[in-house]
Amino acid sequence: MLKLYYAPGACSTASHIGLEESGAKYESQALSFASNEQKTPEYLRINPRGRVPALVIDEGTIVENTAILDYVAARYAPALMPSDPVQRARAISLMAWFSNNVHPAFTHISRPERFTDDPSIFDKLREKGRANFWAALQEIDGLIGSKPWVLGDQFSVVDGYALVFYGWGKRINLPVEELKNYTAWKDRMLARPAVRRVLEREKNVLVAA
Ligand SMILES: N[C@@H](CCC(=O)N[C@@H](CS)C(=O)NCC(=O)O)C(=O)O
Repeated sequence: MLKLYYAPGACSTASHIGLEESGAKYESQALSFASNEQKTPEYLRINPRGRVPALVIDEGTIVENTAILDYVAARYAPALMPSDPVQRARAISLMAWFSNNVHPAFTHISRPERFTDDPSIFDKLREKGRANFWAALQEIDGLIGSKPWVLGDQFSVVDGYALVFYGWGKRINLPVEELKNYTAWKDRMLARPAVRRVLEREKNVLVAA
Protein backbone atom coordinates (compact mmCIF):
# COMPACT_ATOMS: atom_id res chain seq x y z
CA MET A 1 0.00 0.00 0.00
CA LEU A 2 1.41 3.34 -1.04
CA LYS A 3 -1.05 6.14 -1.56
CA LEU A 4 -0.39 9.86 -1.62
CA TYR A 5 -3.08 12.40 -0.82
CA TYR A 6 -2.22 15.78 -2.30
CA ALA A 7 -3.78 19.03 -3.46
CA PRO A 8 -2.71 20.45 -6.82
CA GLY A 9 -0.25 23.32 -6.34
CA ALA A 10 0.04 22.84 -2.57
CA CYS A 11 3.21 21.99 -0.64
CA SER A 12 2.32 18.33 -1.26
CA THR A 13 3.89 18.78 -4.72
CA ALA A 14 7.20 18.16 -2.89
CA SER A 15 6.16 14.65 -1.82
CA HIS A 16 4.51 14.02 -5.18
CA ILE A 17 7.80 14.79 -6.98
CA GLY A 18 9.78 12.69 -4.48
CA LEU A 19 7.53 9.67 -5.09
CA GLU A 20 7.55 10.06 -8.87
CA GLU A 21 11.35 10.41 -8.91
CA SER A 22 11.73 7.33 -6.68
CA GLY A 23 10.20 5.03 -9.28
CA ALA A 24 7.98 3.43 -6.61
CA LYS A 25 4.53 2.28 -7.70
CA TYR A 26 2.02 4.42 -5.88
CA GLU A 27 -1.56 5.56 -6.06
CA SER A 28 -2.49 9.18 -5.65
CA GLN A 29 -5.62 11.07 -4.83
CA ALA A 30 -6.09 14.77 -5.41
CA LEU A 31 -8.12 16.72 -2.87
CA SER A 32 -9.80 19.97 -3.81
CA PHE A 33 -9.20 22.77 -1.32
CA ALA A 34 -11.91 24.79 -3.09
CA SER A 35 -14.40 22.11 -2.02
CA ASN A 36 -12.76 21.74 1.41
CA GLU A 37 -12.11 18.05 0.74
CA GLN A 38 -9.24 18.13 3.25
CA LYS A 39 -11.85 18.57 5.99
CA THR A 40 -14.22 15.71 5.13
CA PRO A 41 -14.71 13.08 7.86
CA GLU A 42 -13.26 10.51 5.45
CA TYR A 43 -10.01 12.45 5.01
CA LEU A 44 -9.79 13.45 8.67
CA ARG A 45 -9.62 9.75 9.44
CA ILE A 46 -6.44 9.66 7.33
CA ASN A 47 -4.96 12.92 8.64
CA PRO A 48 -6.82 14.40 11.61
CA ARG A 49 -5.00 17.70 10.99
CA GLY A 50 -6.80 18.08 7.67
CA ARG A 51 -3.61 18.84 5.77
CA VAL A 52 -1.79 17.44 2.78
CA PRO A 53 0.44 15.66 2.03
CA ALA A 54 -0.41 12.35 3.69
CA LEU A 55 1.19 9.11 2.61
CA VAL A 56 -0.61 5.90 3.49
CA ILE A 57 1.67 2.90 3.82
CA ASP A 58 1.09 -0.64 5.12
CA GLU A 59 2.11 0.42 8.62
CA GLY A 60 -0.13 3.52 8.82
CA THR A 61 0.04 7.11 7.65
CA ILE A 62 3.02 9.46 7.39
CA VAL A 63 2.42 13.21 7.33
CA GLU A 64 4.82 16.14 6.87
CA ASN A 65 6.80 16.50 3.66
CA THR A 66 10.13 16.15 5.47
CA ALA A 67 9.18 12.77 6.93
CA ILE A 68 7.52 11.52 3.74
CA LEU A 69 10.52 12.48 1.61
CA ASP A 70 13.01 10.88 3.99
CA TYR A 71 10.87 7.71 4.09
CA VAL A 72 10.45 7.52 0.31
CA ALA A 73 14.18 7.88 -0.24
CA ALA A 74 15.11 5.38 2.49
CA ARG A 75 12.56 2.81 1.35
CA TYR A 76 12.62 3.13 -2.46
CA ALA A 77 15.46 5.30 -3.73
CA PRO A 78 18.40 5.82 -1.35
CA ALA A 79 20.20 7.98 -3.94
CA LEU A 80 17.55 10.67 -3.36
CA MET A 81 19.01 11.47 0.09
CA PRO A 82 22.70 11.85 0.92
CA SER A 83 24.20 8.81 2.64
CA ASP A 84 26.93 10.79 4.38
CA PRO A 85 25.65 11.68 7.89
CA VAL A 86 26.74 15.32 7.68
CA GLN A 87 25.16 15.82 4.25
CA ARG A 88 22.02 14.04 5.39
CA ALA A 89 21.78 16.35 8.39
CA ARG A 90 22.15 19.32 6.03
CA ALA A 91 19.35 17.98 3.85
CA ILE A 92 17.01 17.56 6.84
CA SER A 93 18.03 20.97 8.16
CA LEU A 94 17.05 22.59 4.88
CA MET A 95 13.70 20.77 4.72
CA ALA A 96 12.98 21.75 8.34
CA TRP A 97 13.66 25.39 7.43
CA PHE A 98 11.35 25.09 4.41
CA SER A 99 8.61 23.69 6.61
CA ASN A 100 9.08 25.91 9.68
CA ASN A 101 9.94 29.21 8.09
CA VAL A 102 9.52 29.49 4.33
CA HIS A 103 6.10 27.82 4.15
CA PRO A 104 4.63 29.80 7.12
CA ALA A 105 5.85 33.07 5.54
CA PHE A 106 3.63 32.20 2.56
CA THR A 107 0.74 31.17 4.82
CA HIS A 108 0.70 34.74 6.19
CA ILE A 109 -0.18 35.81 2.63
CA SER A 110 -2.65 33.05 1.75
CA ARG A 111 -4.32 32.51 5.12
CA PRO A 112 -3.79 35.53 7.42
CA GLU A 113 -6.82 34.41 9.45
CA ARG A 114 -4.63 31.63 10.84
CA PHE A 115 -2.57 34.24 12.72
CA THR A 116 -5.15 36.70 14.03
CA ASP A 117 -8.88 36.99 14.61
CA ASP A 118 -8.73 40.69 13.74
CA PRO A 119 -9.44 41.17 10.00
CA SER A 120 -8.24 44.77 10.21
CA ILE A 121 -4.64 43.55 10.34
CA PHE A 122 -4.87 40.92 7.58
CA ASP A 123 -3.24 43.28 5.08
CA LYS A 124 -0.33 43.97 7.44
CA LEU A 125 0.21 40.23 7.87
CA ARG A 126 0.06 39.71 4.11
CA GLU A 127 2.59 42.49 3.56
CA LYS A 128 5.01 41.10 6.15
CA GLY A 129 4.53 37.56 4.83
CA ARG A 130 5.32 38.74 1.31
CA ALA A 131 8.53 40.44 2.47
CA ASN A 132 9.60 37.40 4.49
CA PHE A 133 8.74 35.01 1.66
CA TRP A 134 10.68 37.07 -0.87
CA ALA A 135 13.69 37.17 1.50
CA ALA A 136 13.48 33.37 1.75
CA LEU A 137 13.44 32.98 -2.05
CA GLN A 138 16.51 35.20 -2.24
CA GLU A 139 18.20 33.05 0.37
CA ILE A 140 17.39 29.89 -1.63
CA ASP A 141 18.85 31.57 -4.72
CA GLY A 142 22.07 32.15 -2.77
CA LEU A 143 22.07 28.59 -1.42
CA ILE A 144 21.83 27.15 -4.92
CA GLY A 145 24.60 29.43 -6.20
CA SER A 146 26.35 27.76 -9.11
CA LYS A 147 25.49 24.23 -7.94
CA PRO A 148 23.41 22.06 -10.29
CA TRP A 149 21.10 20.93 -7.47
CA VAL A 150 20.16 22.38 -4.11
CA LEU A 151 22.54 20.11 -2.16
CA GLY A 152 25.34 20.03 -4.71
CA ASP A 153 26.12 17.65 -7.55
CA GLN A 154 23.43 15.16 -6.69
CA PHE A 155 19.71 15.63 -7.23
CA SER A 156 17.75 14.87 -4.05
CA VAL A 157 14.24 15.00 -2.60
CA VAL A 158 15.12 18.47 -1.30
CA ASP A 159 15.00 19.75 -4.88
CA GLY A 160 11.35 18.84 -5.27
CA TYR A 161 10.57 20.69 -2.05
CA ALA A 162 12.43 23.84 -3.20
CA LEU A 163 10.42 23.87 -6.44
CA VAL A 164 7.18 24.43 -4.50
CA PHE A 165 8.32 27.87 -3.37
CA TYR A 166 9.50 29.02 -6.79
CA GLY A 167 6.02 28.18 -8.11
CA TRP A 168 4.31 30.00 -5.26
CA GLY A 169 6.48 33.07 -5.85
CA LYS A 170 5.46 33.06 -9.48
CA ARG A 171 1.83 32.58 -8.53
CA ILE A 172 1.79 35.76 -6.42
CA ASN A 173 3.75 37.73 -9.05
CA LEU A 174 7.03 38.06 -7.19
CA PRO A 175 9.86 38.80 -9.65
CA VAL A 176 11.25 35.25 -9.42
CA GLU A 177 12.95 35.52 -12.83
CA GLU A 178 15.36 38.03 -11.22
CA LEU A 179 16.71 35.18 -9.11
CA LYS A 180 19.21 33.88 -11.63
CA ASN A 181 20.45 30.76 -9.83
CA TYR A 182 16.99 29.69 -8.70
CA THR A 183 15.59 30.27 -12.20
CA ALA A 184 18.37 28.33 -13.97
CA TRP A 185 17.86 25.51 -11.45
CA LYS A 186 14.07 25.63 -12.04
CA ASP A 187 14.74 25.11 -15.77
CA ARG A 188 16.90 22.07 -14.94
CA MET A 189 14.04 20.78 -12.78
CA LEU A 190 11.54 21.21 -15.60
CA ALA A 191 13.79 19.15 -17.87
CA ARG A 192 13.38 16.12 -15.59
CA PRO A 193 10.63 13.82 -16.92
CA ALA A 194 9.35 12.82 -13.46
CA VAL A 195 9.12 16.44 -12.32
CA ARG A 196 7.29 17.40 -15.51
CA ARG A 197 4.82 14.54 -15.14
CA VAL A 198 3.89 15.71 -11.66
CA LEU A 199 3.62 19.38 -12.62
CA GLU A 200 1.45 18.51 -15.61
CA ARG A 201 -0.76 16.21 -13.54
CA GLU A 202 -1.21 19.06 -11.04
CA LYS A 203 -1.58 21.71 -13.76
CA ASN A 204 1.14 23.67 -11.98
CA VAL A 205 1.72 27.33 -12.79
CA LEU A 206 5.28 26.47 -13.89
CA VAL A 207 4.08 24.39 -16.84
CA ALA A 208 0.81 26.18 -17.52
CA ALA A 209 2.56 29.37 -18.70
N1 LIG B 1 4.54 21.23 7.37
C1 LIG B 1 3.52 20.52 6.64
C2 LIG B 1 2.54 21.54 6.07
C3 LIG B 1 1.25 20.90 5.61
C4 LIG B 1 0.26 21.95 5.16
O1 LIG B 1 0.06 22.96 5.84
N2 LIG B 1 -0.36 21.73 3.99
C5 LIG B 1 -1.31 22.68 3.46
C6 LIG B 1 -1.13 22.81 1.95
S1 LIG B 1 0.33 23.65 1.49
C7 LIG B 1 -2.73 22.21 3.70
O2 LIG B 1 -3.00 21.03 3.67
N3 LIG B 1 -3.65 23.13 3.87
C8 LIG B 1 -5.06 22.83 3.98
C9 LIG B 1 -5.74 23.72 4.94
O3 LIG B 1 -5.05 24.55 5.53
O4 LIG B 1 -6.94 23.60 5.09
C10 LIG B 1 4.18 19.68 5.55
O5 LIG B 1 5.25 20.05 5.08
O6 LIG B 1 3.66 18.62 5.18
